Formats: sequence, structure tokens, C-alpha cells
Amino acid sequence: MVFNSIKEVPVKDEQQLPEVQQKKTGVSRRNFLKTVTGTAAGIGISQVFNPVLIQALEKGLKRHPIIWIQGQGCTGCSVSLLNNVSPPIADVLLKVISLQFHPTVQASEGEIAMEHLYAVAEEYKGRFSLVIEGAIPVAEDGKYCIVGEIGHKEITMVDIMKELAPKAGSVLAIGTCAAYGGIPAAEGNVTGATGVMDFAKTEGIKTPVVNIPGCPPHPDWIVGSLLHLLEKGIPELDDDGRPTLFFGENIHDNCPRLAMYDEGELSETLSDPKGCRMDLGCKGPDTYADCYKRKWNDGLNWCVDNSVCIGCVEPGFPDGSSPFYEPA
Ligand code: FSX
Ligand code: SF4
Ligand code: SF4
Repeated sequence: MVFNSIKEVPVKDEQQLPEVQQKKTGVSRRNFLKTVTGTAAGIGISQVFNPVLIQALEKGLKRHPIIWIQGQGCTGCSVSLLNNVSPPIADVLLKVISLQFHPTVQASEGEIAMEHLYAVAEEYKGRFSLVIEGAIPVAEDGKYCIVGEIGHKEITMVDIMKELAPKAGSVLAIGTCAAYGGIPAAEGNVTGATGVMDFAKTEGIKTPVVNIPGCPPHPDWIVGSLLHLLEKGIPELDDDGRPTLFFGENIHDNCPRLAMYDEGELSETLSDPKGCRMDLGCKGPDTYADCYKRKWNDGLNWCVDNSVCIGCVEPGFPDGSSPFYEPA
């Protein structure tokens, strides 16, 4: 499915990066292009994103309005995004998107911020992307998660979803909590924590939703999906609503330790540097993501190097992956 209408977003001149800020970032258009070119190759998505990013730069990077709302989450998804090394997150925030609302990083607060939120949603109706981080608690009329207030009226996560999701051009459910309910929806779930797609289905909201799960998601998954959305439209999604580009491969089938598994060389402790982690509870066989090649912390390591995969990108997480660890 290609969703074209969000591609040509006329962003007002005053929303472009002011000259003084451009100078402060110290990153020229040319250097950014260089960084991005190196990055895309480095993270193994050159064929997809390199030309896309270059096109974006050629077009002058019309900055795309994003409204980012936090519901029931730990803010780990935002922290993960802010850890993006290549392209530098400052470039993404200042040159590619126009972040109009983000509770953790924005300077404004209170009623002014909330009024701005609704004004932006109206101004860019059908063209902005709504990013949801964290689950939506539907129990008790949504009162478990108050996003803000206007005129002493509490605005819940449920209210925001009902009002803003239908106005958005696309919705990105960032993190497993937003995608499938995740940790807030674990056994017990007194708050009625619900993922974005399920909520949208119940409420009859038709806006396309892209799930970018992970607890937290890899920054490349967030930035890559966003760039794909801006330049090529909605990426191809699997049955769980995730871009196949990042979530199309099974971890176990591609794991560097698969040969050890085949030879019956199994780790007995987490501190064992070698061996397959199957006997310690590794959920790689049930998990679809490209962590095995993308790795984390700017390509330094990944869960299986020092621990096990706990299946954090799967719809059943965390109950379906529990117990995370098992003694060998
Ligand atoms: Fe959930 Fe985001 Fe896990 Fe946390 O806020 S995906 S709890 S890492 O970070 O929503
Ligand atoms: Fe599979 Fe996990 Fe063993 Fe890797 S460590 S081969 S993902 S069971
Ligand atoms: Fe999540 Fe497994 Fe990837 Fe670790 S290796 S980030 S637990 S999917």
C-alpha cells in the first residue's frame, strides 16, 4: 500500500530551521549527505535508504510534521531514538522532521503545549504523522493515563487517540507497548492497556498504522520506517503490522550461533562466551527481527552476545516469552 498524501506536505517557512540553528548544529547539507551515505551502507539498508535519503536531500527535505504522544510506557522508546548515531538524531530532528509535540523533549508545557498540539493537528489534518509511544489504557474511562489538561479538563490517552488518530495521515506505533500492549498489558492488566491497532479497530479508525515494536525498538527501525514513510509511503508490513524490511527474518535461522546449536554446543551459563543460548531460555526461534546483523549500541553488541533474546518484538511479549531466562 502506498500512501501518497503525506509525501507532499507544505511546511510553512517559519517551521524551517532558522539560520542561526543551522549554524549551531555545525552540519552542512553536504556533510549530512556524506554521513547518511556512510550510515545507510553501514546498517545494511543502502539499497533502500541511500537513494531515498539522497532524493530527500535533493528535494530540500521538506520537513514533515510529527506529533509524538506518550501513553503507558517507560520512555525507553524515546531514549532509544535519541541514541541514534547515524544519521545523527539532531539531523533527523532538525532537518527531516518537524517535531511539533513531544512531552519529553519539548520546551513548552501545560495548556500552551496542549493547545499547540490541537492547533497543529487541525492545520496539518490528513498530512501529519501521529507517533504513539506506550499503550492506551481503556479501563475506567481512560483515567489511568492523563496526557494533559485544557481549561481544567483532563485529556486522556483515549481522548487523544479518538480525536487525533482519525485526523492523522499515518500512525506509527513505536515500541511493543504501543504496537501490542506490551508490558502494561501483561497478565492482570487492570488498566485495560491496549495496542494502537486493536484500539483503532474497536473505534473504527481507518488511518493506516505501522507497528515498530521492540522494548525498546532499535533506533534504525524508527528512523528507517519514518524515512520510508516520507519518501516511499507505507512500507510492506507483515501479519503483525511490522515492516518486513526490519522484522522479516527469524533470529534463530540467522543467528551466528546456529552452527553451535546444530552441533549441540549449548551454553550452560550466561557468562559462557560461546555456545547457543537455547537451554538458557533464548526466544530467537520464535522471534522475527534483524538484531542478529544490525546489532545494538551502534553495532557493538546484541542481546545474544551476553544474554538471551527475550522476544521483545513479538505480539505476545512479555507473557508469551516468560520466563525470560531458564537455568540450563
Ligand atoms: Fe514500552 Fe516505550 Fe518497552 Fe519502554 O515508552 S516498549 S516499556 S522499553 O519504552 O513503551
Ligand atoms: Fe537460536 Fe538463540 Fe541459539 Fe542463537 S542463541 S542459535 S537465536 S537459540
Ligand atoms: Fe528484542 Fe530479541 Fe532483538 Fe534483543 S535480540 S532486541 S530481545 S528481538
